[in-house]
Amino acid sequence: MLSSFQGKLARNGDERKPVICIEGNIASGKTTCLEFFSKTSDIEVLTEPVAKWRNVRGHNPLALMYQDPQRWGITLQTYVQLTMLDIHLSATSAPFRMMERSIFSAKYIFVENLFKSGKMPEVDYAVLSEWFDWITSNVSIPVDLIVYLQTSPQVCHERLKQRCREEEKVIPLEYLESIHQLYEDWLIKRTSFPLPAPVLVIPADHDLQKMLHQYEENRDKILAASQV
Ligand code: TTP
Ligand code: MG
Repeated sequence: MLSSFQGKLARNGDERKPVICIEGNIASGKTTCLEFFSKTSDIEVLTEPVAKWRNVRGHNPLALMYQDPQRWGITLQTYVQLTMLDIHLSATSAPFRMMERSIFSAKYIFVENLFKSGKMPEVDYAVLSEWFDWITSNVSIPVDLIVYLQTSPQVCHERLKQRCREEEKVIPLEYLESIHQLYEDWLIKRTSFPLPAPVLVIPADHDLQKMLHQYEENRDKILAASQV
């Protein structure tokens, strides 16, 4: 249910709880990070709806986009935008909320990448941008901390090949390099788009064991920073 908060639509009846978004390239380890923190009782984890992007009423917009981005990019990104908004507005019971990505990276990274690489017609980009601007002007989407899992595109490419998600077999290293560049411009150089929250960078090229250790080391920092 939505109510009005300072002139914007907002989640209903839920006192403001800190929201932490985990950001990073494809296969940077976001889901593993969320799984780690889901074991901490104070944090409620909201996972990314990739399953929905692979099956909406029997259709697979993710696969279609990789097959023909020019034709299907807007279809996937419209649906991604809707599902991310739904997650931002969903109710949680634990004191902290942690989610995989955000409506912001879907737009600033993925839509931007499709458009900049010439794979999205300008009219599609304009329509998606109008939707995004309307949503962010009229709906309250608070984010309190961004945790950026910073990787090298090569490492993500290796992990992607190991993971073997059917739709992603066509992803070349250059695609991950573009996504990486857009993330660096947004979260590190801060030259492209507005930051919705402060950023905590965690180097994420390491093996699983070291990553879990780093998450443990950063736990208090993440919880404290998101409460500011
Ligand atoms: P990711 O959001 O990167 O999720 P992941 O599970 O691959 O990452 P991790 O291993 O770090 O948990 O991407 C899921 C797929 O969706 C991937 O193929 C990229 C694609 N995608 C888009 O095409 N557009 C978008 O706006 C988003 C958010 C993802
Ligand atoms: Mg994931």
